[in-house]
Amino acid sequence: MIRQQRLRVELPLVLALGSNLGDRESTLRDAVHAISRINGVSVDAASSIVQTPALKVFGVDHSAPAYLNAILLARSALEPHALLTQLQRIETEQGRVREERWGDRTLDIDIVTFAHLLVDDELLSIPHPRAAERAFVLVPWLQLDPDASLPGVGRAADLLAGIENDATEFEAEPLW
Ligand code: PH2
Ligand code: MG
Ligand code: MG
Repeated sequence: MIRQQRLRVELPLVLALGSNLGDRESTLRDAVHAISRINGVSVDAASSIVQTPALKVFGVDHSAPAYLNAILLARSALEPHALLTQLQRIETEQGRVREERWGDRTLDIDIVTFAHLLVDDELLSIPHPRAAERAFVLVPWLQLDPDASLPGVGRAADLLAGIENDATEFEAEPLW
């Protein structure tokens, strides 16, 4: 079966960017630029950059390099899997290697929400299954959209109130 890759409309989506290796700020900057150049994707807004300690599978790891994280609001005429392919290409171009789960990485780009679509297969889960527990997603997202919500999960502001907020502002020029 040939998967239809193009939607007839653009749908709004939320992307989460993270980096904890190399020149983190310029990696995020290059990533935003590369995302804006994907054919069928438009970037509308970028949050500020927040810094957070690395979350590992066993918990927060203060001995690992800290992350810079940011959120992008965008629109896509690509269907979710076609978009994922493009995002993974950009991760690879920024030197991402996939070894350990939640290991240190130059660049991670995750789809947090994609309109109200629900996707759950072996390649992709939307909304992002762990966004609700992550201050490094919720804090910058709420900056851009105080009414943000995860479809089927809840309002970002309510979710953030229930977790520890370890995100601090990182001084930088706007990403977008
Ligand atoms: N991403 C992970 C695992 N741990 N920790 C922080 N602080 N920021 C991230 O973006 C992050 C993480 C897996 O994608
Ligand atoms: Mg991730
Ligand atoms: Mg990822």
